[in-house]
Amino acid sequence: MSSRNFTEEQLREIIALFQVYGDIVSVNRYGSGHINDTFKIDISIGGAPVSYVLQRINDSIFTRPDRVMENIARVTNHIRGKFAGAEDATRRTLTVIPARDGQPVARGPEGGWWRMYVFITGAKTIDLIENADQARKAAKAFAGFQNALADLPAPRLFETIPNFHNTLSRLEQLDTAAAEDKMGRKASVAAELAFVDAHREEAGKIVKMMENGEIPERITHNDTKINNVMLDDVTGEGVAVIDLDTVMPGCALYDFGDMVRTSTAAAAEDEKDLSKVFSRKEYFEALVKGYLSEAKFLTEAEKENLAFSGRLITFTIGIRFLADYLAGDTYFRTAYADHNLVRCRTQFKMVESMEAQKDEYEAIVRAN
Ligand code: ADP
Ligand code: GN1
Ligand code: MG
Repeated sequence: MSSRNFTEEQLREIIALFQVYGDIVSVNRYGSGHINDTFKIDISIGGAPVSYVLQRINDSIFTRPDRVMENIARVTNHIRGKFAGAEDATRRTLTVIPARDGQPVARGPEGGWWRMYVFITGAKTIDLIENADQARKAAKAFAGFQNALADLPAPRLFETIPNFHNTLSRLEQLDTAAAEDKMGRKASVAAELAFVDAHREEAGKIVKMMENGEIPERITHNDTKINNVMLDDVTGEGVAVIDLDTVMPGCALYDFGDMVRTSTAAAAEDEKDLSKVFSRKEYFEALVKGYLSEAKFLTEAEKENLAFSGRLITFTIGIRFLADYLAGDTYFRTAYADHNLVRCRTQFKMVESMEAQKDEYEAIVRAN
């Protein structure tokens, strides 16, 4: 999907739906997420600058924005409770700014669902990791997030996207997209489809272990890419885990796996020169150390599959990019015609790189 355009006038109308007051200084598109439309709003309240994040929830993906926001309210309130009294408690999680009618989302004049958050300051997100220490700090923050939610009171959170990381259902979606071949692109991805076929056998391993109860269900983030954690400007520590739309019952391994996918990669998710794309062992080691420093709750079965989870989630996201390419780029935001195919190729190259280092990665997990 290509980016939607909104005029400043439209955005001002939408901002007016929320409980924010003062003079709007600027409104700019922000961040590089693939799903929502995100804007940074700078406001002056009697000369004092305040910033907010305005987001249009992608409601073709999140079909129940009310449920997404209910999950987010429960999760952020719980996390806020864990930081009560801390000097920087206010920036440790997202803070929802309600609409003027008190609801957590507002319907824009163009028909979309919008929400607003306080803009977290003194910290930033990065799209491509710069050093292994960032990997350690990000992993510690995501593990801390899982840890903080381990005692979230019942009821179970809503599944905002059912079967989100179910590799077998992702394979089915790919098979359907290939069979339909709506865009006539199938012939051009024969090599990628052959790669998928060569990996089908191990694709169901974690799904089956979850079904058998060998791996427990936990509350997980489900989208632990490096630009979903805010790192402190001074210390580099993970301050807040953001992008909470997919926080739901899941598997800790998928969270760790997505860290491996995004935080060990030597190049961007859409790097075209595949010789630059590989998984870095030192970064993997840093992730393992950071993650295990907080994730004391892991069972042996989970720990044994940490290295595998990196390969599995990277493969799964590759399948999703490929399926979207075949189906006509309706899901992920794209900037050019074969963007999803380029992304699929980097993912499969990352899988190959992790496979080549499988024994070393397994040894790192055992040593930590
Ligand atoms: P998407 O689902 O599209 O990835 P995100 O919620 O991750 O949307 O937001 C996109 C980007 O906007 C993030 O990577 C981050 O840089 C920035 N961002 C989102 N929320 C905040 C916030 N509360 N404070 C500061 N920056 C934020
Ligand atoms: C999307 O929203 P964003 O850009 O953080 C996607 C993730 C993928 C990721 C690939 C809700 O994440 O599942 O892993 O792109 N989010 C959703 O970069 O599908
Ligand atoms: Mg994001």
